Amino acid sequence: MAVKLHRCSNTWLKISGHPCWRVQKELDAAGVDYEIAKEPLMRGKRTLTKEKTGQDKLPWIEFEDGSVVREESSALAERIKSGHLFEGREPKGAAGTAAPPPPA
Ligand SMILES: N[C@@H](CCC(=O)N[C@@H](CS)C(=O)NCC(=O)O)C(=O)O
Repeated sequence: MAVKLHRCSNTWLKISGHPCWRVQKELDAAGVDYEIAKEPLMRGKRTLTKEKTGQDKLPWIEFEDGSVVREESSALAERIKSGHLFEGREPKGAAGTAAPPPPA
């Protein structure tokens, strides 16, 4: 299942303290199929990020069904590393609300 990594445009910056690279590196290590969507560097121009995640920080991940996950990059990296990337996603366009319960 492919995901979309919404990250900053500084794709050349591959140092350990860089939030976007921290997450991208774990996607690589886990062999997750992903594509990159470069978001504006200026927070004021991150309209898609705000719409989808309810905040303006990068990176965040979008799944094929349109749902998203945004956590601190260290937590997101750990989520990927521990194999839990596809759990606990937000329903599309409703960041911050709980996913509906599964059918009985
Ligand atoms: N503490 C946040 C920091 C996120 C962060 O600073 N991301 C960078 C992109 S790699 C960013 O948005 N920089 C521009 C800004 O903060 O205005 C995290 O680890 O997720």
